[in-house]
Amino acid sequence: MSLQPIAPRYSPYQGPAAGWGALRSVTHAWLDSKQPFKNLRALLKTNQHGGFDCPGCAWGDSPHDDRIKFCENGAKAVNWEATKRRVDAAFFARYSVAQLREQSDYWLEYQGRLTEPMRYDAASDHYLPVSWDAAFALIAEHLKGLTDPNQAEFYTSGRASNEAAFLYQLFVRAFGSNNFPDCSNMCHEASGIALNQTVGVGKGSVTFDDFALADAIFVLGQNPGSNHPRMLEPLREAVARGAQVVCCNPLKERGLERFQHPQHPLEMLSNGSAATHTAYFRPALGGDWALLRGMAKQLLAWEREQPGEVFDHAFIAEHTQGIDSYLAELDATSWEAIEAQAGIDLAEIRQMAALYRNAERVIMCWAMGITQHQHSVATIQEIVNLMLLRGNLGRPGAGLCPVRGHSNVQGDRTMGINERPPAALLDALQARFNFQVPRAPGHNTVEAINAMLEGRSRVFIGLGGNFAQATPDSPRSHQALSQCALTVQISTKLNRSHLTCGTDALILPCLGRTDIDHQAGGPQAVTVEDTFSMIHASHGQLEPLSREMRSEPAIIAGIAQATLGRHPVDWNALIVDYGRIRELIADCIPGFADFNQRLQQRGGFYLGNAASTRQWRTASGLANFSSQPLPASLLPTQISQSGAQADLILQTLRSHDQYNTSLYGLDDRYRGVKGQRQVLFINAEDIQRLGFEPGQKVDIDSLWNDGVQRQVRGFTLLAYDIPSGQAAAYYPEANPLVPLDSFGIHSFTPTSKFIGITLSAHQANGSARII
Ligand SMILES: Nc1nc2c(c(=O)[nH]1)N[C@H]1C(S)=C(S)[C@@H](COP(=O)(O)OP(=O)(O)OC[C@H]3O[C@@H](n4cnc5c(=O)[nH]c(N)nc54)[C@H](O)[C@@H]3O)O[C@H]1N2
Ligand SMILES: Nc1nc2c(c(=O)[nH]1)N[C@H]1C(S)=C(S)[C@@H](COP(=O)(O)OP(=O)(O)OC[C@H]3O[C@@H](n4cnc5c(=O)[nH]c(N)nc54)[C@H](O)[C@@H]3O)O[C@H]1N2
Ligand SMILES: [Mo]
Repeated sequence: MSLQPIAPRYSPYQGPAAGWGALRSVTHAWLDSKQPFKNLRALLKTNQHGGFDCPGCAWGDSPHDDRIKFCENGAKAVNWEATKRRVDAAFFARYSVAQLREQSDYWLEYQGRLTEPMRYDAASDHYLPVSWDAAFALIAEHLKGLTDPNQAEFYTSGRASNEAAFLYQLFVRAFGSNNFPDCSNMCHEASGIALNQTVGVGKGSVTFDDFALADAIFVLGQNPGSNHPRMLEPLREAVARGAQVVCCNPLKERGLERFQHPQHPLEMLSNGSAATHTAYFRPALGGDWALLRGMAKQLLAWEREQPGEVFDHAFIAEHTQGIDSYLAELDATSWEAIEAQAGIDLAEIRQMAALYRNAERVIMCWAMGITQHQHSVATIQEIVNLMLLRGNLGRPGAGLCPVRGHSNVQGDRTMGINERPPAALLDALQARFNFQVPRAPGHNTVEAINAMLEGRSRVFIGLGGNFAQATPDSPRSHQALSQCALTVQISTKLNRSHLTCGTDALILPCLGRTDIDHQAGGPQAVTVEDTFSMIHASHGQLEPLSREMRSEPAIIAGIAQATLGRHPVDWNALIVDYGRIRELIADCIPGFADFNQRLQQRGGFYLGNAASTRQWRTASGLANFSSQPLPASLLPTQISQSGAQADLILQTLRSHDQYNTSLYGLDDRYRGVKGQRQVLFINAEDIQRLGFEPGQKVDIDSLWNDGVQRQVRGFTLLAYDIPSGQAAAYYPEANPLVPLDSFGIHSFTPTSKFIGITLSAHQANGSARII
């Protein structure tokens, strides 16, 4: 199967976000799926009662609104999954693994759905068909052959349902390990850590309804136009009713500027659009901590001018601790340090502080622009500090909103996919299932890669995702996987993780959200949790492409039964009816009592959030202010020690045509890029300063102090409206540049938004790698 090459183009996009551009794009994706009418029927069931949960992002919808929600990128996600193309035994007979490795990530996924279990055959370098039973037996043999259960890594990507995640963690803990690296380690880990420590719950405190009540919504380090398009509607409504929407992002993202509502016929016909922001600030990469600190320092100055008028003293006295040392820290932080790191001037910081102060009810939203940094935990703690100063927590229209990524990444954590599990969870499992639950912390993603590289881990099992491409330092993570004795990928689509495999390797094809999940007890629903802690059921709608595909819970049960027998449960009996798994969840996980009954409610049920009712499940029993000095420099010492001077600081981000490592196409409509992804967004003045020409191809090296060369080659320079000193490139193409040891303090999240780089003219004779 070949893909038509598209001539690369680059020209600014003038239209609003969504609207006609989105409709055209969806129609294209829809026709490309090869089963347009079936998929239209499926689309109408997305996020509807009795339908399926969108496999796209984790944004939630209003529980009171039954209208069909149109979202371009959700539609693309559905079409991408619900293709008629198949990657079957004949496909794998046609291509060796070495040949497949030469293909791009886009080509690999485009080939269609994986439809039968396959086992790697090293002698022929081909994947060959294998029976499910033989596959399960092979996994059991490898796992039982380990000298220590901690020599295996059990990865999870955030699409796994609650039922699959619960079974998976139960199996892995019964096997004896807490090695649960997951996509969350690379995503909102810092949010979980910072929020647990400060307010006692590692999740957002707001619900969908709060957005209609807020006087100001801050959107920090997030690009909802591409990644959470359904969020544009509440933002636009907020602007329309006179609330402030304050964006903080070095890039002028189209979705944060104007939005054309695809469901407002008049607006579509008149080609009108509405604003999605009222103020826009463009900080330095990693500068958010300093600017939030500056806002707090300004509030303190105003509070001193007008005592009692700015801070919420009653809230602070009753609900918090640590204010005194925090205020001392504000005094100790100089305006010069703040301005130097924030990358915006003091007048703008004061303006942001005024917007915050003048709003009675504030919601702060954030995503990867905040979390994928060295100081991300401290930055999120500073967001909390700011919110505590004015009691913006635990009242209507106010609160914290880490906007989650994968559609069930939050639920997976709730179900216990956690390498550092809370003792209460382990106690509950031990009491319910009567086995000695492992207590030692397991590996996160970075630790898992190191363990595989050092030969301490020998088996890798991936419940979804694309570990090879999503992780940092690609050559090293590829090597880590290929050194394993066994790699197992439970997947819907072919990706590079299947091709950077261990000595033994299995591809286990699974059902996705859109597929009907037939079991002995009838078609099964699964459940998910959205960013607002709403739990709802998801019912697949389309007949699976092949009878050989199995559901994720069935695959996990198969592996568990082969490895552990009926210990501690009869795994296969649970698969007959997932209601049985939900009963176990109800027994073990707080908030899930009467799970099966409560699922019947329209729109699902709310799990609750203690912080939103001003109960603080912290060690102190109060909400904690966090006081720590800003770092002396944002540049990690490893970069300054490298001996080279960084030309630019690079962030890696998503285009409009991708879902993480799944590329739906090679365009990035809102940024004006067509038919190409190996590009570097860079300021025109920086192009000149560094002695290049716009459109020129460069090789990019990243800086670190370990003597390893990290390079990507042949990237085209695009003169872009980006603050000078910064650059941006797409994930995953730029992942080889992220050093494995460059991660957030406490979070271990790779610093994908802060990479020191140097540029050189492209050398055509180097060995270009297709990634
Ligand atoms: N269609 C689609 N939807 C998705 C995804 C997808 O790939 N495609 N991925 C899903 C997942 S897993 C996630 S986690 C989310 C990701 O959603 P986002 O967090 O929106 O994703 P990114 O593309 O990484 O964008 C980060 C944004 O932060 C800005 N930024 C970068 N560094 C900084 C900084 O230092 N400070 C500030 N203030 N801003 C900064 C960038 O300019 C960019 O606009 O989306 C989810 N939804
Ligand atoms: N440089 C850089 N790196 C990053 C990021 C970044 O911004 N910059 N973002 C990080 C973030 S936020 C995240 S969340 C991670 C994402 O990391 P992952 O979650 O590991 O990656 P995905 O690309 O979402 O995984 C795609 C694959 O999942 C499989 N899949 C899709 N749907 C299903 C399903 O329903 N079930 C199963 N079993 N498999 C399925 C398909 O085979 C597909 O090829 O990447 C991180 N890596
Ligand atoms: Mo994510």
